[in-house]
Amino acid sequence: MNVVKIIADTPQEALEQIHAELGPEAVVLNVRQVSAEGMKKLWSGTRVEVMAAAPKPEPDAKATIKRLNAKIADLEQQILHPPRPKPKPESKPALKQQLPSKVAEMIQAAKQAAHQDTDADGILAAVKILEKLGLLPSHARWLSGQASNFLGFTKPRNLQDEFALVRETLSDYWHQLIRRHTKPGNPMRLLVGTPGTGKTTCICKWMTQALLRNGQEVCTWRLDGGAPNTAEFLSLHGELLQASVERTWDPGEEIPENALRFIDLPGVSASDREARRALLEQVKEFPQTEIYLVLNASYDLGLLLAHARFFSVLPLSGLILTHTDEETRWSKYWNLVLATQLPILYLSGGQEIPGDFRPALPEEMFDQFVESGREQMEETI
Ligand SMILES: Nc1nc2c(ncn2[C@@H]2O[C@H](COP(=O)(O)OP(=O)(O)OP(=O)(O)O)[C@@H](O)[C@H]2O)c(=O)[nH]1
Ligand SMILES: [Mg+2]
Repeated sequence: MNVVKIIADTPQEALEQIHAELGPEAVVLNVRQVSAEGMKKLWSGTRVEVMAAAPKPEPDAKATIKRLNAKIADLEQQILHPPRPKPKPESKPALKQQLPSKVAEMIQAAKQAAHQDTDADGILAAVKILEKLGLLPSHARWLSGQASNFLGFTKPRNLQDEFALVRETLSDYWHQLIRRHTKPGNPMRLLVGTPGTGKTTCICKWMTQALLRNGQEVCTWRLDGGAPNTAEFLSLHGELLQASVERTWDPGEEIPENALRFIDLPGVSASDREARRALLEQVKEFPQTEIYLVLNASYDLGLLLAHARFFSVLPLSGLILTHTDEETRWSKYWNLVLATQLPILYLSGGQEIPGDFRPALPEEMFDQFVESGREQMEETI
């Protein structure tokens, strides 16, 4: 792909240069503000750096036919000389197959110690291990009870089965939370949280992915709240992506039916009850809205729970965790979900746009949790 980097004084200038170099079909891959260099610093503040790529060339007909012919030849070869069927892998119960191999190793190592604990207080051995990895004791008790009731609970034969059961119990609970809190259709997506947690960055990442990867239309409103919304970079980003970023909300405005809709508001400090009251009033203005609480995952669990409590007066649909590039304690993520009874919907790591922004999957997060605690476990056994 032909990628160019342009640094210009204004977004308009950057766009003009991109079009001149790559043509009007060029796509913007990344945009960020940079400070001016050398003497320019004296009279110019920030500049804008844009990475853009030329669109993929239309496939040339001759090359396509050549590729097709090669494919047909390949198929003929496969039909004339079919590959021997591979021996079927040993069939295992579905739950077991989902466990990563390293988890199985860890379980094996932990088996002895954990089983001694099981009889003492009736908590499943697998859950005892999770507790050692950082799951809060109250959550461990709850989880052990839930897992014991899950699907009528046929007693697991071994620790590995038990882990698979706990994994499925947690994933099932997570999906229940999603069903309970999220709205069908195409709601407005409103991000709230304390100042600086990365709300606007998440919107920029999400917008960019939707537009560039999925070709989906995006409409964003950068609105003032109790304080002005100074996130100029959101408007700049919209301009570069040629996506609408409005500064005012007009309830009568027609929004394209399939467009992804975001509302960006300034952060509200978790000690400012007046600002929270104003926020509560403001969100009533918007039709069919999902409200996500954006939390900086590198904060201590206690602080995150305090923030979640503060914003719980809003009808929250879920959590978005940012700064995952700075936090690897996966027990914290699970403690958050179990304490707030809100699903984590997205994980965002780093300042780069589009960078790392992805849906949070409970199965993956369970495996990461166990995996990340493996060394810790080996020390404690
Ligand atoms: N390391 C790291 N930095 C991030 C991440 N997300 C955002 N940031 C940085 O954190 C700072 C604040 O990000 P914003 O997106 O403006 O935060 P915000 O929540 O919209 O802030 P307010 O609107 O003022 O409440 C910026 O410098 C971002 O580049 C992240 O996941 N990791
Ligand atoms: Mg912001």
